[in-house]
Amino acid sequence: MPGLTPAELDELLTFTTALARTAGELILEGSQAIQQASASDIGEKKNSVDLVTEYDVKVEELVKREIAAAYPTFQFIGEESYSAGSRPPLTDAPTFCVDPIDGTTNFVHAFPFACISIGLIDQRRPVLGVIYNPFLDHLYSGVAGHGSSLSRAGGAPQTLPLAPARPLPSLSQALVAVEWGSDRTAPAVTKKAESFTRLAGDPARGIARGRMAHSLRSIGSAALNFAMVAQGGLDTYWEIGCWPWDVCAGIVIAQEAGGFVTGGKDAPHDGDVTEGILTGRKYLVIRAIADTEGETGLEAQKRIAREWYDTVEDVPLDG
Ligand code: LIP
Repeated sequence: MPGLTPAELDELLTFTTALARTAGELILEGSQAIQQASASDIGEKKNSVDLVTEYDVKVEELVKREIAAAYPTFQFIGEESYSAGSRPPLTDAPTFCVDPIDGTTNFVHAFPFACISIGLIDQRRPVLGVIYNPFLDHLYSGVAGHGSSLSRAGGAPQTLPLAPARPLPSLSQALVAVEWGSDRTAPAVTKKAESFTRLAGDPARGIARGRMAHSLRSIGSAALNFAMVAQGGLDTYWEIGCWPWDVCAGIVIAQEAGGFVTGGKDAPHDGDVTEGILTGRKYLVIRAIADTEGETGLEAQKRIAREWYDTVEDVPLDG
């Protein structure tokens, strides 16, 4: 099966962008409703921190319906459909990969960093991504081979990263994003906490293998963490335990902004986001880094990936 052509991807970008904005209106409506709702309107999936609302489901239904009408032969993988038992295997066919509300916890708490994330996979590789945060009216998009951009408050798209790439000598100079995720079992929480301690801690003040990064951030949305690395506001983002729909769109946007995306500690760190990495639930993304004398930007990204995995613990995946 031949892959999508540049003209088809261009048309898909127009469609996906409009769809993300429509979904954004429903997310905003949902936010109003959720702030008036009672605790019993907020559902739990795996545990009490893995939240779902009727709007996660409503937004996914809207998106799924519009996609089926416009692209009836395309496959669809969505967070809520997956939870409801629809788990089609990935094939070579074009496949939308959608998180209707990424950052559901933020959505529930009225912390204005939640978004719709619409990715498109073709030939088992992410090829297009649109991430829209309707609370801030920030729309990120990217198409394989055609760059990525950010449009704020309906303004003209600005190419990503927003400023020329800078060097990154080591993690000690980095602003890094991490997330606790929803697996709160002892092995996961302990290994993440050890990793965060090393990233933040001062090696000269008792933290063995401490990198003393500038600081650690958690936006609470994997998609928006990826977008912020693409933008250049974060140097790295690492998470274990999120899912392809959380990251699919962000992968394209980050890569097209010169970012380096890889999987867990044992993945080949060559920047190729294979099916194994896309579905592996372990992700590390590093922003574009400028070439310096004696080191290309790509070499620097691989060096930072090695430093990262010399620092953090691997974390077991939950079921
Ligand atoms: C969430 C992520 C968040 C991550 C959670 C979860 P949801 O997605 O984006 O960053 O830490 O594990 O996957 O549930 O809000 O769509």
